[in-house]
Amino acid sequence: MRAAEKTGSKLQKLTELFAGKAYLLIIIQDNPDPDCIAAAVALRKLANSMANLQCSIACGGTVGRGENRALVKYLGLNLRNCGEIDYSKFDLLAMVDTQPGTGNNSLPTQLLPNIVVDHHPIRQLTRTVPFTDIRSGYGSTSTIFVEYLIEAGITPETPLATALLYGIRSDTQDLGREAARADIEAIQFLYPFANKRMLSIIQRGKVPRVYYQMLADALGNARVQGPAIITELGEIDNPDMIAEVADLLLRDDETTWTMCTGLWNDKLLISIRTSEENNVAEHVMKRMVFRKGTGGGHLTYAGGQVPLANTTKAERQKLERHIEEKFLKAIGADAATSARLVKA
Ligand SMILES: [Mn+2]
Repeated sequence: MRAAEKTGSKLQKLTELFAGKAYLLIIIQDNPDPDCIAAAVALRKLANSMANLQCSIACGGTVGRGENRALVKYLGLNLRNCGEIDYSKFDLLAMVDTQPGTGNNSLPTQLLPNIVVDHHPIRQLTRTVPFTDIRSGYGSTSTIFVEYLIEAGITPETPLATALLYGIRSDTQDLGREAARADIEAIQFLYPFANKRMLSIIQRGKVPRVYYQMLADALGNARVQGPAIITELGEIDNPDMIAEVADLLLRDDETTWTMCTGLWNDKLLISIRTSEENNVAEHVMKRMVFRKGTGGGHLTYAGGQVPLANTTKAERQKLERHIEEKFLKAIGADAATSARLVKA
């Protein structure tokens, strides 16, 4: 089916699902990235415009990265905490840019959403959801929503257009990472409606002073092993940082794999990145967290989380070593010698 036809029939189903409903809850990633935030706001717009639904957007964590905080502020978004939600108050539950059981969202496990729209590979549990639109060939979930908006004849207002444009650009690293034709077309559609000055301000979002200490620790702890750089941030209050550091380290011109970990909320969070095309980051991550936690992602980037509640420090360190060994083995770098990235 052509993308436009698929979008048309999906939008039709969505309209049927919305009929007669009043309250929609949109669950996003615990530590939402710009794509996730923009997709949620776009779904809210669709539900408002097409069916007059009242919407709440909820997550289980925080918005940490400077750029993401700037985006939320610009959108005037009031994100609710999953822990404080009375789920019985809502007629419909939706998930965007994440799926049930992935470990990166806080939907209570006994609940199944009615709607899942995502660009990560489909998961088993998602197949039981009444409405799904999973397009793993797309660079972003925002792109799927741009197609819905166009199909529904809704012109996005400036903040929404700006958020969607930023969501696509950040997930695809300015269309350089896993971008599809649909992502390019979505950007071209959004461009005239977006606030270009605001985009620039968001990208240069303010950071708290502690950011620089974190960066210094990240570099100080970084070790080079074969084609990989590995580092750890220890206890963090901003989970977005592990992805940011993993991205930063991949810019090293001799490195094709990076891994960064951090401890947050009784979990070990892991980000990996690669510039290799023949080894899928998502598969590497799944091997790393096998029987220990959950993980998922894309061709060139992936994330995972391992629960740490009731573990001793020694157990934690053992687990971290285990995950690192799995990573090095999966990418074929376990035999290489290890050296510091920068002088202590
Ligand atoms: Mn995404």
